[in-house]
Amino acid sequence: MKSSTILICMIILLGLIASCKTDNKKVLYIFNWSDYIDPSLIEQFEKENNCSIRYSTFDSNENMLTKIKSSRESFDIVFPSGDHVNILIGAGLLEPLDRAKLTNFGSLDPDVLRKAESFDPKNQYAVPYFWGLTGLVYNKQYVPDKVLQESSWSIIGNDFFSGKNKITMLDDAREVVGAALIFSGYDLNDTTDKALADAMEVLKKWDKNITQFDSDSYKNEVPDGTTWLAQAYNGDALQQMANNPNLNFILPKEGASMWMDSMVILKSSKNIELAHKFIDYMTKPENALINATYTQYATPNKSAHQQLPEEIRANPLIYPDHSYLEKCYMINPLGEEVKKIDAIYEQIKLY
Ligand code: N2P
Repeated sequence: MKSSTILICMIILLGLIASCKTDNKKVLYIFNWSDYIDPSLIEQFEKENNCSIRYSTFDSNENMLTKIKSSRESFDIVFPSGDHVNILIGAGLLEPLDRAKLTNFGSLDPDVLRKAESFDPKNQYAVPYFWGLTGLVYNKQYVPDKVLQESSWSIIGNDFFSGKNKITMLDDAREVVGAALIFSGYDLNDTTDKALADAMEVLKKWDKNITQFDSDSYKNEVPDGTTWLAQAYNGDALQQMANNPNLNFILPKEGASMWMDSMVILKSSKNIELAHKFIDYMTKPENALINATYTQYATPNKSAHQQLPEEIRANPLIYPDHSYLEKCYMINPLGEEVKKIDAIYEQIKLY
């Protein structure tokens, strides 16, 4: 055999060995919200555990749920909001956590864990990941101070915007109807007829100025001026503000929705051991610190919180003071009652 042929054969053989090695690596399937993790943490975990992570994202709890229920693709770890953790528990889709494998569980804030019990009794299935608030992000180049002075959810219905098609709201029934409920002086979990009728009236007025219900597009469109004002998750808005001095975010004076997202393991996971490792890794104070600094969302990790850079720990848009938090409402599981909120949202989208 010619030496060049031997060389080619050896190269092919080495390639085959290398690809077999990759194939033998464990693969962890993760399904998270977009812009919700420092990517360096994923890489680091893959290196430390000689595994590979297939990471996919969603932009709403509803889309996440549909994908989990309908798709053949199965995920190991998912990051639902509290009300949806409760739905997943009810549907029997979650694996109970093995606390012995979560060596960093003790670094979580006991107050946050107590709150998480409202959707996950005894903290059996979910490890809190981040919590946050929903407000309004806007581009100062286009929205005059006079309009912003209101510092209220009513800005969405301000006549300044009429005919301009420059406002978006999140594609999220609980957030959209919730904002109208809070503006009307109700708890966002209120599903009484009077509360929902009042919220509907408000939404009809706002709807004239709303171009679309979308949870991702505002991140590019408020900076580039396609959208001037958008209902937004605080961390996503702050990530954009870091790159663009024309952007600002307000928490409306009436109060805001509050949510907590968690890491859960699906019962169908084929990698329960590695999934626990990942959750534990994300809960390790030094990693939670890196993640909270990157995403600008509020961390439930007490140790990480204590070590945050001052400009983040003292930022009232991430950690508002007690008096503002008193005006905020956690998005709670509502069972069958949620259908009433979904119906209003669907009606408004068609209005
Ligand atoms: C992150 C979205 C935050 C999730 N991009 C809101 N529950």
